[in-house]
Amino acid sequence: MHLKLKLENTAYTKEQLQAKQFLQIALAGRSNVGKSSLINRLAGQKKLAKTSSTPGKTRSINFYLSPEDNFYLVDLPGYGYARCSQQEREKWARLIQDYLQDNPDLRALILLLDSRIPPQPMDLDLARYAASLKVSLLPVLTKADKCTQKQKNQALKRVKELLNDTQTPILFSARTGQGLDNLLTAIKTLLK
Ligand SMILES: Nc1nc2c(ncn2[C@@H]2O[C@H](COP(=O)(O)OP(=O)(O)OP(=O)(O)O)[C@@H](O)[C@H]2O)c(=O)[nH]1
Ligand SMILES: [Mg+2]
Repeated sequence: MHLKLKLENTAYTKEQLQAKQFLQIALAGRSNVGKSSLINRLAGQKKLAKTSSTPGKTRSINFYLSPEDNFYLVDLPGYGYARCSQQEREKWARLIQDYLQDNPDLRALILLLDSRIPPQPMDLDLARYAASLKVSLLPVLTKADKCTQKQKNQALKRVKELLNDTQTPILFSARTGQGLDNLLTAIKTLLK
């Protein structure tokens, strides 16, 4: 099962954020956590979203339209990339905030967390911010193929403890496709 997705537009500034006619589900997480790879796996296309082993690849907000399910999957720029300037980091943080606030079409935020690393302060800040905006949060633990079963169990437990009010986290691997069907089902449920 895949999701038909088509890149519709890209925003680098608040002014470029246009009103949309469909609901939106956004993907957020630290730089390099695997947001763009997850989009490619969902779409069953290798090069729809640009990925890179160098953090900081996605610098704009990218709107992918699902013409069959009438919604947008929105790829947000990764945060917490240490090697770019403070000014640039602040610019992205502001752009993410501008996008999230006052967005009545935003149905949910999928928060990607590396399954090998405990959630970082910026992840928790974003989770709290989403909660304050009453936006549902779906945690997805990425790069599950790099973990042992013990690490996966630990990651699930940690996330459940830290983000208590949220949905059950999904273990996901863009490399193997683990968790793909669970994620697709969760997205369809969020859109209902
Ligand atoms: N082993 C493994 N590697 C992954 C997985 N998902 C992503 N990667 C790798 O992690 C790196 C970063 O992936 P991206 O999808 O570009 O990450 P991103 O979150 O979009 O990063 P930014 O655009 O910088 O915010 C790439 O080298 C990917 O190949 C996964 O499930 N398993
Ligand atoms: Mg990216």
